[in-house]
Amino acid sequence: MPANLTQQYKKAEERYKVASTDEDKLAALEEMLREIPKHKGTEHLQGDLKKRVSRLKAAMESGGQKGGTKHVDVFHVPKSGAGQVALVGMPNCGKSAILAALTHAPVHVADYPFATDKPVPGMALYEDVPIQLVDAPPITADFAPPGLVNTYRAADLLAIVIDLAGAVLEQMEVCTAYLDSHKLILEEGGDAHLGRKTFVIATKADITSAGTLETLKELTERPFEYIEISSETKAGQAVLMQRIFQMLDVVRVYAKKPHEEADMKEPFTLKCGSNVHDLAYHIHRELADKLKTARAWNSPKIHDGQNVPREHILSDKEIIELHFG
Ligand SMILES: Nc1nc2c(ncn2[C@@H]2O[C@H](COP(=O)(O)OP(=O)(O)OP(=O)(O)O)[C@@H](O)[C@H]2O)c(=O)[nH]1
Ligand SMILES: [Mg+2]
Repeated sequence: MPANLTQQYKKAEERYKVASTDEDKLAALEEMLREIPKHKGTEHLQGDLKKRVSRLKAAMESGGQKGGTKHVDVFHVPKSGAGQVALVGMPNCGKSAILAALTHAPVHVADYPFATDKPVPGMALYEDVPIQLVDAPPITADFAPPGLVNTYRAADLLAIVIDLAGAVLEQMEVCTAYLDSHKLILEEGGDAHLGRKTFVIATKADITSAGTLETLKELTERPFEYIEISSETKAGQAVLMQRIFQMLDVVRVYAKKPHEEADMKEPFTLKCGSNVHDLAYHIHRELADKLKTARAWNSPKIHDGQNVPREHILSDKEIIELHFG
């Protein structure tokens, strides 16, 4: 019997897939349970969802008990998705609003400064690729939370958030001075252990005055890339996500089992330059050495269905069929 899942159910399922915390996962699962059409054809799925809810609740409770004595580092943000982008900015510049607009993270957007006191991750989607954005407490000329440098050090990309309706030069000065003092900005030929690729999100474009961004670019001597957005009108958000995906330097590939359709729902993401063997290793460490042959589809270099060696470099959106011996 067909399940006839509703739009509401599918939306809740999407939220479940991109949820980065147990709380978000639980909320999405509970919504899936509420929204699932209750009939014979979905009985199995209903049972499955109920099991997942109770397992997650149990895990959260036992984790919570341990948490009573365990030290939790709020500045440590476990990675998930294709890459992690952490926001850097002065109070009230619009960092939390960016997460509110692009993710389901429970961030606090407020019209007063210092509303955010710890990093909060959320999942944004570029096409079918989940990318983690990290909201952060603000920095000022005199103060930044001491642990925050660890959050930034662990990220893949840093985004300096500039409020285009505020004092743009002061914000740029404060942010770059803070990042420089910790050697956090990766310069051309710099130390990739310390520095991170850094770009600028110029936000509140809807309430800026003409020429503000151009002035900022002219007077800032560093070769940052600037992406202009508004969290209010959503202008620039599609470009922002696309550029973040490109800056992360990853490819997405879809795995296919022999005689089955490819799984086009959840791509694997690997660093640019990865090959077929890397993909096999990524999927299953132990299987990688048993990889015999592979075939590729949707590749710019070869015909659909052609055999490829394990050294074949993966391109974005390629479909790879792995044959293990
Ligand atoms: N018009 C407009 N207002 C915005 C935009 N982005 C944020 N705001 C407003 O600016 C204020 C501050 O936004 P937040 O996102 O809370 O700022 P923040 O950088 O997280 O602030 P802290 O947590 O103090 O560091 C709020 O009143 C938002 O509604 C935007 O793109 N356009
Ligand atoms: Mg905030």
